[in-house]
Amino acid sequence: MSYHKDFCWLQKKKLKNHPFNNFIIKNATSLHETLKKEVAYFFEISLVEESEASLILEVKEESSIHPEGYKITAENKQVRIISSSDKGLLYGVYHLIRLFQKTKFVEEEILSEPENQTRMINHWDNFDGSVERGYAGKSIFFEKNSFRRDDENNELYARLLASIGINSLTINNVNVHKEESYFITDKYLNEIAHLASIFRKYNIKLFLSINFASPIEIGNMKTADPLNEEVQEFWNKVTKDIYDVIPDFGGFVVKADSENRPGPFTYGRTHADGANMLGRALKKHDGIVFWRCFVYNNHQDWRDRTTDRARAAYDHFYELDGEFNDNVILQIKNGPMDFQVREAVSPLFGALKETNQVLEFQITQEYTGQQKHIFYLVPQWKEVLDFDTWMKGKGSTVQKVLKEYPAKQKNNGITAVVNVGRDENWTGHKLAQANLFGYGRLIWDPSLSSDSILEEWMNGTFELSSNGKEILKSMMLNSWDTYEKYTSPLGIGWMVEPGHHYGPNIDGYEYSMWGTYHFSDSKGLGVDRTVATGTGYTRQYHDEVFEQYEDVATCPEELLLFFHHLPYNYQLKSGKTIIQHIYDTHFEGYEEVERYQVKWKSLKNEVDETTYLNVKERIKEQLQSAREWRDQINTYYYRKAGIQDKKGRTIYS
Ligand code: BDP
Repeated sequence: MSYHKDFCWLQKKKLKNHPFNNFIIKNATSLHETLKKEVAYFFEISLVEESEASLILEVKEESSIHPEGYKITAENKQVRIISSSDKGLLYGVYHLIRLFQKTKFVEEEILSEPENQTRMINHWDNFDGSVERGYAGKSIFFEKNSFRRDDENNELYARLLASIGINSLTINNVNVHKEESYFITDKYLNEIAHLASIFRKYNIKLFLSINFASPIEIGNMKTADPLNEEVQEFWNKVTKDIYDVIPDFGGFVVKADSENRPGPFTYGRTHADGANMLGRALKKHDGIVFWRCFVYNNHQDWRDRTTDRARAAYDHFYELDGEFNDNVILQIKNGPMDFQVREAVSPLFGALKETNQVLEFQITQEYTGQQKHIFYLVPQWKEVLDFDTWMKGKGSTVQKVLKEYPAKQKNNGITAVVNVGRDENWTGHKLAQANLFGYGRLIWDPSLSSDSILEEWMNGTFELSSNGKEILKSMMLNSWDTYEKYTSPLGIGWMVEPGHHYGPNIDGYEYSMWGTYHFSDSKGLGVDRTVATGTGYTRQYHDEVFEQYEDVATCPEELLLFFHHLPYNYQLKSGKTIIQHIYDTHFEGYEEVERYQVKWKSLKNEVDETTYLNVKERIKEQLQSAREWRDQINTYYYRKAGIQDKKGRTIYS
């Protein structure tokens, strides 16, 4: 039944040299068994009664440590993990594992508390076993419209998630199809409860994605209007039934009025009406609603180029600020378009003052190489969290906004679409494990550097020499830059094959209804989003940011064509024209992937054979794909602009 033998970064063999010979747990309650199991398993020591045990795990309720935080101290050969609840002890144990994977001792007191309260994973798994935008095999939870019940594997997954601080989880796709609508009914609640019981052991709350039209789909009603009393009763009953079976159920995630999903617009209601209805039903049980802001018109006519998809989330939700109940949390994608290799940060961060919010990242590499290309995503996420919204003057970073606004929030945080499936190494590409690991570590502590997170991941996963580590780091730390170089230039995004989104198709979305255009013609390229001459999107930011983006001279160059439509001979700060920049970066990106091949080969004797071959094969595919990108983009722009490459390289015409 079990598919996964890969413990990812939780490699027990790396913990041989620890100084403990026994341990004691004091005052833990609900997680006592888990703590006992984890410490005994990883450190291979037993639980004792004596207080002079070498490792002490202790709940001190009166302590001021955050319930999920922990303090680790070392004194007289005793190491102590303290927290105000046993949740914190669990995270402290995983911290200790990371420490000893470095073969270090506890040198100084450590105090660690999570910056984000909600630290969530969203699965886009379908009940038939497929995974929307999944690149690591089929669903770990479902197969042929049934639950796989692979408890051993699910528990292994739960501890992987707990080890990086995740505390919330959805198991089903935000696009809820017919049969999945029944997850909230008697038909499947026992199965859901069973899964919840596994994840509960690791302090992970289970949530479900729901179908807004459930009253119609499964309740035989004629409407799903949120202001209709019978509809409200339907949801009250549904939530009561769920909580009868799963008393600590988390709540719902909702994709409404988006990409053909039903929603309140059908009934002329607002998203606040829709979300608050669910919020009220969940409130009595302490549940919450994550309401997604990925709302835009995907039937827009490409001939009407006055609308701008980038504006949509803000246009829909800004005016509703303050109207949402306190257990409704808006779930906002990091950018205004859709998880592109490069895009601006969503202007909703810093705009909403009185609304709870979580930020949504994508760990699964839909637009970033689909786990065939190496792409270490942590640097990109860091840039988003560090982005200055200027909400309250300089220094109002996205992370600060998430932490501080609105004042009474308790569930703000971060969520992400996960990259795991049934493949033996969980993520398809072994190196993509670093993205799952890095996501958890970063959202717990956004001050960690991309480099140090990578180092931690390598320490837990491989047995590399220091030279080997440097080589692997050099590949992964510049993987964003490399990928960006050979794909769409200077922030335009898209240019992928429609539908599956892998590989180049420059005009694939240019004459479609999805609002994803690049406007290339013989004179220039890029999307004019300025107030002066374009869609006016830039005005959704606070003044300082608006002014920076509005003026082509101050717009950051990596986003130049996201905000401006410019001629091919426009000169960049490097002194190069845009067209020459396109040619150069596309050759450079491809050459960098050629170097990956050489570098990876040099690690042959430092990693296990399965890993070696897995990554080798994927780099081969990456090289092939990078070549297609390079040649198609260069050819396309050579033909459009009719300008020669200054370096005289071969551009197919
Ligand atoms: C897009 C994906 C689509 C998802 C959608 C979403 O292409 O499969 O359903 O996002 O976030 O990126 O709902």
